[in-house]
Amino acid sequence: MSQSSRVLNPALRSKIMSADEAAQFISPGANVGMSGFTGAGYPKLIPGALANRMKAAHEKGEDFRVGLWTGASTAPELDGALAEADGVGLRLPYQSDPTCRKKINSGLIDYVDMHLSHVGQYVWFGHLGHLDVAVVEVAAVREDGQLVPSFSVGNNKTWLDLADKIILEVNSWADLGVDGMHDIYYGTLLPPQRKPIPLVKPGDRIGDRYFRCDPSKVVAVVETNHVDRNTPFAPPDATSRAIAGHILEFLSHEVKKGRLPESLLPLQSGVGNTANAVMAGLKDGPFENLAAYTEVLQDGMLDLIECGKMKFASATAVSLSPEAAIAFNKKAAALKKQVILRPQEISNHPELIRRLGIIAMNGLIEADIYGNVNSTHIGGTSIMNGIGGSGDFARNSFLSIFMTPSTAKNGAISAIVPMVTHVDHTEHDVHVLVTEQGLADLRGLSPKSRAKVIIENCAHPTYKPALNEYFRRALDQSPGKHTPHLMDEAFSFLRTFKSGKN
Ligand code: 0RQ
Repeated sequence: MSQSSRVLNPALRSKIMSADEAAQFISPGANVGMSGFTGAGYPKLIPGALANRMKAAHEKGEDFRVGLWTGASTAPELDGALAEADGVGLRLPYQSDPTCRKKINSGLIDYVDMHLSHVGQYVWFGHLGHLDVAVVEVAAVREDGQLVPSFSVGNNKTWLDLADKIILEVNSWADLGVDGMHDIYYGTLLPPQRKPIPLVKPGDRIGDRYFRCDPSKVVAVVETNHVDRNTPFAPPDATSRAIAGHILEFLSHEVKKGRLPESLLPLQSGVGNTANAVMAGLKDGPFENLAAYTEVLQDGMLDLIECGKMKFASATAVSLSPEAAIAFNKKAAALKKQVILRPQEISNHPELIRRLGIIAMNGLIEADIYGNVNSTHIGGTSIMNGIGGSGDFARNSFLSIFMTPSTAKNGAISAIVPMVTHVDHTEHDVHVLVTEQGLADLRGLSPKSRAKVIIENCAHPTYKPALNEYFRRALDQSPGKHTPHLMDEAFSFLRTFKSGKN
């Protein structure tokens, strides 16, 4: 099949042009909504062409920066290229790119770190300003002008609905077997007209197969044939295997107690190697007929589907290693019977997460002895990635699990601290805390009981004595005995145990 046959609508076919020509439609100061979610479905050519324009403008002494909005993190060709060109004035809602991160932490890029389920609503109500241009990757343009999504949905529906101008990248790398994997909800999501979302099982289809698109807004169509970037996963190591082991044992215990069904409840799994290792652990575990209602579908989850342990997965994007992404693309036609990709306002919707009773498993940077979690900041001031969807799931899940190695930077930093330097998930949203040392079930415990079990079960032996001593003296000397703290010392703990390498 030739590339141009992917653009079947005659009006849109007449708009086919090069990426350099298409990038001319983006002006300095514009807010640009780009597709892309964890390395899948991002535009491959236009960001680079735009970065070149930006660099040329900067050489002439002109300011050329845009507001860059996406679904979540993207890839070096998008976040990396635009950050490197000093072309991003404001970034939202999530990123994980090293160059972008560096510029945010140097004060060169403003960053609005948001719950991913909130973005659509913010844009509809204009809280983020006006959306000027949408740049969206799709797998094909149908004869009727509707668009076949590629491997992430993210905020694309919102961008297409609200942007003044639309630029499409039609990526012929995406196997057309992906047609039918998507479920794009067009029901009313905004108050005061908001209605219940009619989804009661992860596999329910409640929307359209394609994006609707007003052809009069499309100013350019660019054809590409580029593989999604995606990131390799480290094979599970002893630490991540131990974390996975504790979680599996805990879930088995919950099944025995009759608090979870034998097929568990729909799973959400966050980003990163540890989350992937837990999925790998489930492959050898006792649970069958699993389902996922999550944001990203990782290698581990794909393995669960392929080995028959997982019956169904709903997500907004795939987030696969390069090899798994190629395999997923080839098998898209078969996999769509078991995989649905939805807009992120549906994959992360609090109403649905609460209704389905999700088991959420997310990573963290540090947790304190009372169970507050920092997922985003190093040393309280530098951003790592962002909250992403972890808050959407942690607040609303049936069971909210946070997991981490007990130390970072080769043991130089304790992940368990007296008081977190930044709070993303409060003590009320953290039901279970897990490290390779063990698991703390915090449900129903008062702050002081939580502190005991977190230090005992989760802290690394090197840091346990200091944490116990802190807690003992806090119990003794704190003016408030509900959540005892020595306010002056809570942060000096960090200084004492930090190598300063980060
Ligand atoms: O840095 O690679 O330079 O050494 O942080 O840490 O242990 O590899 O863990 O990859 O699972 O990421 C919270 C960042 C964990 C991630 C976070 C350093 C550590 C390393 C990564 P190096 P690990 P992971 C839905 C869910 C928020 C978004 C989310 C995240 C790097 O899970 O971004 O949950 N979560 N979304 O060395 C200094 C500490 C540290 C530390 C770790 N205490 N101090 N550095 N690091 N702890 C999906 C989406 O939303 C898309």
